[in-house]
Amino acid sequence: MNDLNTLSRREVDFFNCHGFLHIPAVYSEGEIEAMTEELDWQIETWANASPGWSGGWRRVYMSEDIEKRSKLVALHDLHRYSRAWCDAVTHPKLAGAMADLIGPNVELHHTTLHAKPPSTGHPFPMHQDWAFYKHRDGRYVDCLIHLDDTDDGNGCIRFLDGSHREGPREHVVNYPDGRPCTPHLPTKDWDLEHTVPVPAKRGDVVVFSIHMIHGSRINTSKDVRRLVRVGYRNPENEQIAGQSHGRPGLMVWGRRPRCEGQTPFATNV
Ligand SMILES: O=C(O)CCC(=O)C(=O)O
Repeated sequence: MNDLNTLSRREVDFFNCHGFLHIPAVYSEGEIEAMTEELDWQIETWANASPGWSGGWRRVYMSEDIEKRSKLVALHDLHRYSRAWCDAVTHPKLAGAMADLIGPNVELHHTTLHAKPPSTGHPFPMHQDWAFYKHRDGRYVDCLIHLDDTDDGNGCIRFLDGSHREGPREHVVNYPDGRPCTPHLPTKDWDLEHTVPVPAKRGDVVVFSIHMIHGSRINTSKDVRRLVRVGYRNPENEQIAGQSHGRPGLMVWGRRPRCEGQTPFATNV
């Protein structure tokens, strides 16, 4: 008997063993076309280009000159700006896959755009997403929706195979002088060279555990590299701190079980 919705047993086993999974062609050409059109509108209208993540890691990953010019274009919660993105994050093929990995119930946690501009677009140091939105257990999956084909040349995602199994790690969150910086793993202990690249096609989704150690290289190509990360959790996996803490999300699969003592949502949340 197959009790799975979207994935095969082999895919679920691969995810549990390696901590990531490449799911090809989640979106049809028509769907990805509509998502791209809306994304480009959001980039023009709402998104912010900034120097990106801070920290001492920048001078390990980038020369002085590139470090000054490197930018990241980001926007949170795309599903609040365009209907096409609301459809994308509630897509039954993706939501069913999440239920197969962390279900039976699945709650949307957040959506984040990462567009790496051509030639100097922002690399990512080794880190776990857990450091950005801490949850009590591992029933949380991040999905990278690909709007462009990726490879190492434009900064595809890279994973430290199986690293999710050891759970959360302590991250660097300050410069040596005590000023805060973006969480990342110490560059002397964690090297992007040891990771596996996972190139993907437009319309594919690459998913990974909240405890997976990962990063990506600079975009050296002449085109922008657009990825949208979508976080999903089992609603019984309580968030402890970080991005969107305390904010209830949409249920994209199943229902929200009631824990003892839990009150219904207030009208001012
Ligand atoms: O966009 C990328 O290349 C990396 C994204 C990433 O590390 C993340 O979303 O946690």
